[in-house]
Amino acid sequence: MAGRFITAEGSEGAGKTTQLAFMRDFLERQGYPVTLTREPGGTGLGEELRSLLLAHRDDGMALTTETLLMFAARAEHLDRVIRPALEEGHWVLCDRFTDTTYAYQGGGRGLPIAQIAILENWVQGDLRPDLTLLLDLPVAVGLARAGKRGMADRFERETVEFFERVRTVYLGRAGQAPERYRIVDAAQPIETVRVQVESLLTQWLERD
Ligand code: T5A
Repeated sequence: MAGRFITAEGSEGAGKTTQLAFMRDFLERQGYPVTLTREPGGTGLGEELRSLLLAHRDDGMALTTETLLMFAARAEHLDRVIRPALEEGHWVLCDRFTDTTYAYQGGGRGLPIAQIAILENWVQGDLRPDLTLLLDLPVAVGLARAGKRGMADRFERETVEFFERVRTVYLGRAGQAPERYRIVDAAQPIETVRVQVESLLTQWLERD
């Protein structure tokens, strides 16, 4: 069977990393080979770019630079990890992908959507996720979870208004493409979210 490309999206502290680990176990128990990865990152160079992107900088970073570095990491990731894994029949579970660029650089920072779409088409060709789980929760709840981890990265230092715009873009995109997205109420306890995610995955597998 051909591989599938599944992404997890959401604002800070939504529980993507936590739920993707459960999803990997759930799919592997059913015999699917899984590659679990993340953005920005997933390759040696991609992780170096991640460090540059997340580190606080007193001199800031131009929005064009930030966006191009996200897509540079993505190009590397697609070439070295995502496409080869899909070709081998793996189910690729990716913690964030281009929806994050639309939500953060587009919604959060105000980069025109058309510019992101140009990069998306250039870097990805016609590759898009087969399924995207949007872990949705109130901004304050997510920031409180993320805040318990210690030092905030460059994005976590953004304002509540920034993350409200991020959430609005995510929900808008999910509403425009309901065949690709499934929205999960991520404000619930971890175990409740896990059960909901597994139920959505099961329904999605059955329609495959
Ligand atoms: N970025 C990325 C862009 O701006 N553009 C791009 O194109 C891309 C690809 C990456 C940053 O880069 C930006 C967006 C990001 O700011 P990241 O670390 O991948 O950084 O993203 P974060 O959202 O910051 O990751 P988090 O770790 O904060 O969020 P997760 O993965 O959604 O949450 P998780 O699972 O690590 O959980 C966070 C904490 O909450 C607890 C967990 O135990 C953990 O302590 N938790 C819950 N607590 C209560 N109830 C639940 N249901 C819980 N689920 C998890």
